[in-house]
Amino acid sequence: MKPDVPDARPPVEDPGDLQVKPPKTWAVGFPAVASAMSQIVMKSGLRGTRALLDLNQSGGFDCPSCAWPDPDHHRSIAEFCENGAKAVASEAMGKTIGREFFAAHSVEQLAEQSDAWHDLQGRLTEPMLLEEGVTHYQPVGWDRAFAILAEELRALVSPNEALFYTSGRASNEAAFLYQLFARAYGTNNLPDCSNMCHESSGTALKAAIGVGKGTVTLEDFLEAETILCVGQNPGTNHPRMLTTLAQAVANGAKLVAVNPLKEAGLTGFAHPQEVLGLLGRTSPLASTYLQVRVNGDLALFRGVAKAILSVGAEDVPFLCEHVSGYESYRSQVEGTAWEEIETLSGIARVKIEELAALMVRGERRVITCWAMGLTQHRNAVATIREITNVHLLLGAIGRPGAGLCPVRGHSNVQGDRTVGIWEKMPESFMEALDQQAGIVSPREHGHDTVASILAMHRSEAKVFFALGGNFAQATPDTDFTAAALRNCRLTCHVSTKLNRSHLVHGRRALILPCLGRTDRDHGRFVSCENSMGVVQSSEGRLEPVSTELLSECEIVARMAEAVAGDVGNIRWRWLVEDYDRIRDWIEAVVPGFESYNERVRQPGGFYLPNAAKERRWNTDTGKANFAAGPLDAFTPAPGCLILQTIRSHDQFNTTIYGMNDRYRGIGHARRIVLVNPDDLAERGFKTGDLVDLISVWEDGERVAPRFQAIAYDMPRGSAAAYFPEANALVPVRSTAEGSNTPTSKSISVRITASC
Ligand SMILES: Nc1nc2c(c(=O)[nH]1)N[C@H]1C(S)=C(S)[C@@H](COP(=O)(O)OP(=O)(O)OC[C@H]3O[C@@H](n4cnc5c(=O)[nH]c(N)nc54)[C@H](O)[C@@H]3O)O[C@H]1N2
Ligand SMILES: Nc1nc2c(c(=O)[nH]1)N[C@H]1C(S)=C(S)[C@@H](COP(=O)(O)OP(=O)(O)OC[C@H]3O[C@@H](n4cnc5c(=O)[nH]c(N)nc54)[C@H](O)[C@@H]3O)O[C@H]1N2
Ligand SMILES: [Mo]
Repeated sequence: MKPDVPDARPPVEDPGDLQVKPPKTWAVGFPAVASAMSQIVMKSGLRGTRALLDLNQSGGFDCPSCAWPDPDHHRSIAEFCENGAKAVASEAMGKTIGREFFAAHSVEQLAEQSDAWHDLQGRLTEPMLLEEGVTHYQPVGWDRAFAILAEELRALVSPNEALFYTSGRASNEAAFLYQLFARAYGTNNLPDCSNMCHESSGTALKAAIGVGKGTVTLEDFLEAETILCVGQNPGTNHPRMLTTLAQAVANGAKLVAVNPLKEAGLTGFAHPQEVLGLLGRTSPLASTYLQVRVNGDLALFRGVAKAILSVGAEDVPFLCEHVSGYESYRSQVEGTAWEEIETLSGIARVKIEELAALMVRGERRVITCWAMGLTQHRNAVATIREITNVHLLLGAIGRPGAGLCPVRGHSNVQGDRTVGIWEKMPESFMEALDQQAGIVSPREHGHDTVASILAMHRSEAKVFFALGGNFAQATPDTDFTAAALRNCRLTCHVSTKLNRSHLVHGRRALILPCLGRTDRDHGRFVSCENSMGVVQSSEGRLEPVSTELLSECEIVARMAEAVAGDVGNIRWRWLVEDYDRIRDWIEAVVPGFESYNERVRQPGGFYLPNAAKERRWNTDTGKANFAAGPLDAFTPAPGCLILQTIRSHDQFNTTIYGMNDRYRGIGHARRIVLVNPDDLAERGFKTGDLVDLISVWEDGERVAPRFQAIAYDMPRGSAAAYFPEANALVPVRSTAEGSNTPTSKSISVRITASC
């Protein structure tokens, strides 16, 4: 019997024939190529194959799957990875859904289907409206859709009752126009996926080194002596990064993995573009693997700092010239006991000292990379500050082969922020924007993602507009967020594919279908910024599946025209006719985009300036800042485990491509929970048992039923389940200090037998 779960959550499917094999010890190779090709053939056939040839090539389109950079030179003919291919296969589908599909399926029926089923239905083709009280979406036509938006947005008492969410796939051009519209309309309510993603990195790095971005390029990896990969699973989420890591290791670098789970992509790699790799020859990657306790990284890096200081290996000239706050940091470190460090990190002192020894050897060319394993904890900002502290101690920043590398997720999430998608852009940006646009932007900070959910819940925000993404599933506390969205007068999504956010709707709802990365846009191209600050053009070449599709830029401009009209110097239609004009405006407003139109046409694009990379510190002190604070680590409620929510190998965020997690050895199931074997046995369960997960927080308990337990190698006291199935367990008010990012990697859960 299928238990009912509240209807905003992915439905609970019958437990299938769960397969559990030993996790893999190496990634990519032939199985990855085979999996990529089968997805392409199955989902998008010739269209997908054609698109793959353009993927990440100069003059082609930017891979929609992640933000790892392409080599500046020497791109191979197939500069893609398995999961990039899956993303392309999903977008390039020739299958479509239009009015007949929506006439045949009510919203309620669609909600009963799985996320994987939604993705398989095909591309959206025409604007659809769900009127109040009706059961089915109906075709609406673009003019009427924009008129509805104008009617609803103009009816608000204040522009701050509207929310304009962005997912990180939007191009620089679309994102710039979008924030310009929001500000011309009168609000800074620009929540984005970054609020749930690398916000903690931006917050920490801005305060520490004056720029909220990483400081390394691909070239630095080739010169590095030591590379740390902390809290990330590149084999699945950034597979092209493995090529870079393998090159670095071949050049003599030592790779250190810090992760509670032994992720295959970090232990070994078989190159997919080399014959020997295809035949199964693997290169070992991490020479040291530290299975840190979940949320034990702050303690671990404090230990590294202590070990560096105890042997007097700090970079004194660098510290004298470039930093502020060293003395108080030093005394904080010296006052931290090894015992506390070992308990909280779960790593023995001797191992920490070995890690420090690796980092101080040679010329201390150290790079530290990280992703969601660090950013989604309550003390995420403090943890990233601690990593920065260690780099400052070593002077390992702003010189070749050394620096900090937050590895971004969505392919243009970094660019969106650069061009103004933020609820609290600095005054310098606002002034430049006002000057160029001839408007007066509001200065009151807007809502981020969590604040947006709370505002909708309190009925203080009434129109929710999303440029991409799947807000209802990506956000924490699924039932609470659904209630918030249902409080709205209008919810509107600009999307390529059907997703659950279309089904968790306000009084009225609109779906506005747009062109994707792979689609031809009347000969126009857009641009994106990757994880290392390179801005590149992206141009799709596939014939769009419907003549009704508009580009994201056009949708934003036409909405803006209908809602706000031409104001100040803004002529929406004129701006959007030729994207060069939008780029000219970006150049006028955002520093670093000089000769944007010329340089973006160069093969490989151009680097944005990065002051920290040149050891110029745009901070409050004019120096790089140490941060000193006490140690802590998340302690679950009594009897509970720390649950982290992660991605399987067969998904892109909320888009589910398949039911397997090949590298972790898990097949045919998504509703699973990995648990430390002793913790599982202690609770009287074994692999395959059906359990309910109950999260425990100060405001009460949340239940997610019917997960199959799997005993898995991870530190005592920890568990892991997939996002978005486990999002219902994440309390909306449980967020990181300083960045307000939901704590999706540390949730207290109890496990009970499923009845
Ligand atoms: N194919 C594919 N590619 C993607 C995505 C996708 O869904 N699919 N998503 C994209 C996006 S938006 C993002 S942000 C990135 C996400 O990329 P990742 O950050 O790699 O994604 P997660 O699956 O959340 O993996 C988190 C990793 O951190 C580890 N971890 C958890 N808690 C801790 C901790 O306390 N300490 C340490 N040291 N490690 C910890 C987990 O074991 C896991 O290996 O990937 C991007 N690329
Ligand atoms: N529990 C838990 N929750 C998490 C995370 C976690 O690790 N654990 N990770 C968080 C992270 S890192 C992120 S970045 C967020 C992601 O949050 P989002 O960015 O909101 O979610 P996605 O699943 O990436 O969005 C997928 C949808 O985007 C639409 N789409 C795809 N391509 C395009 C396009 O080119 N244009 C437009 N307009 N739409 C498009 C499709 O309709 C698709 O259904 O989720 C966060 N939520
Ligand atoms: Mo992300």
